[in-house]
Amino acid sequence: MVAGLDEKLEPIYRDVLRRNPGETEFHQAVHEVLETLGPVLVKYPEFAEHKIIQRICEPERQIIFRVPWQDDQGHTHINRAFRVEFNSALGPYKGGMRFHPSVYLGIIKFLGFEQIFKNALTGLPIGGGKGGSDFDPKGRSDAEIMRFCQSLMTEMYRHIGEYTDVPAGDIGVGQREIGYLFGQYKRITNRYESGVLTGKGLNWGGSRARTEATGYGAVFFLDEMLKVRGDSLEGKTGVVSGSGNVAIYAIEKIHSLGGKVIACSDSDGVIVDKNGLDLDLIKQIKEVERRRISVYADERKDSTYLPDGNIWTVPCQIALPCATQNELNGKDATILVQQGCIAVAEGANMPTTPEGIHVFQEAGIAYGPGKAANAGGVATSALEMQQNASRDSWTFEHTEARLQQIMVNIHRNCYETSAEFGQPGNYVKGANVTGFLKVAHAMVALGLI
Ligand code: NDP
Ligand code: 2IT
Repeated sequence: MVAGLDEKLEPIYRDVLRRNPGETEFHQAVHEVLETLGPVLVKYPEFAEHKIIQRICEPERQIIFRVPWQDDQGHTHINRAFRVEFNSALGPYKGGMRFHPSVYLGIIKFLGFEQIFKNALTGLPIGGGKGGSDFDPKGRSDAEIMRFCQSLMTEMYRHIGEYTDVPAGDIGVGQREIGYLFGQYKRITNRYESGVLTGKGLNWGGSRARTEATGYGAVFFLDEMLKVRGDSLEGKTGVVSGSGNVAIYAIEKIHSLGGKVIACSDSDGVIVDKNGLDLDLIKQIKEVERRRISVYADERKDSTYLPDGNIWTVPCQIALPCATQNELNGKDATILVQQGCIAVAEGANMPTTPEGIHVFQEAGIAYGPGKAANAGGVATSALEMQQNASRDSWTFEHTEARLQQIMVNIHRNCYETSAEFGQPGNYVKGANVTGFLKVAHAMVALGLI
């Protein structure tokens, strides 16, 4: 017996374990979704008949390839890259590329699987996919990053396209990498196909507010959860893990809505600044100089740097994990709740372990899972695709307003679904079921493919 699963779903999950050995993050992501689908299968028996769940757990296509490149000293390196094209029932495969040494097939599959439901929640026409490489960009020169991106695209170009599969950024991949990838795609195909990648620069087809979108969106979602409870961000103290793209713009939006973020981190340590983080300084260190967050403490003498510190032990009312998967466990969740945390919104993908989620749910605090809370990034990517398709370019205000409306809708849909299935405010259930239903109905309509 697998804990938490209905009798009909258990054999399906066992099959996923058997067919995907060793891919623990993928198993975790599938289990979390299947756990919430029991009542859905009762209400819609046709999904079992069409084997929708078995089909949704099997990627439509998985591409694994070699990426050879030379460093600045002329030494040759071989990396492995992936593109998992998971589900295209709602639109072209869509999802980011992650460059991090921890990347292997199980990580890309968990991310691709989550992306299916997240993208469905946006209400925009995008399917789910994800890619990446075990390449470690830390300490690499611009020239090395460029050669790596060019080599990767020399294989990937044949699998992607504006109507097929549209990659974007994720950990270790931002506007610089998207530029090198786009340049090589354009060169090989001899096509200025803007819609093939998102997260582009503003003067070569990018969308305003895409850089800010994931972090801003997570805070809009958090704000909606607080509104349901008659509360707001005004005067709240927060902590945000990570100090990359998502973390930086989550901090920015919390500050603009009247909250104060007092801690952030990177994989080496934690910065605590009781006065509230100086975001201009963080942007300078991280976006311009690409240095470690410890540098912050050299510049702001009132702040403290905790090497190897645990950010979740810093007392706060709101917490946003914005770094990576499984960065917040059951113990961390218990500490957060005991120290007065009332709301958690996930900027990262699957940052809270199942034990951590359980602690938040038992405590009854507001908990917004990544699939819903961080969907603003990919939603704005879909808005970038819209602008590219019509050769248009919207203002920041217009794009941000669209983003905010999308996050308000996602929140409302998840809340209503959670209530419909008897657990109002359980956003895990709300997000999984809402996303699943959209994809499942489309799969039935499209026939056995
Ligand atoms: P960045 O590369 O810009 O930043 C990542 C941050 O997380 C860095 O501070 C990094 O620290 C830290 N981090 C990454 N891996 C680890 C690890 N294994 N252990 C500890 N810290 C780690 O990435 P993003 O901000 O784009 O992505 C952050 C999260 O948000 C990811 O989970 C991603 O999947 C998710 N996400 C991103 C979206 C986007 O639009 N970019 C959209 C939706 C979700 P260090 O520099 O030390 O590695
Ligand atoms: O996890 C994610 O949603 C992303 N990394 C963004 C994907 C995208 O296509 O913009």
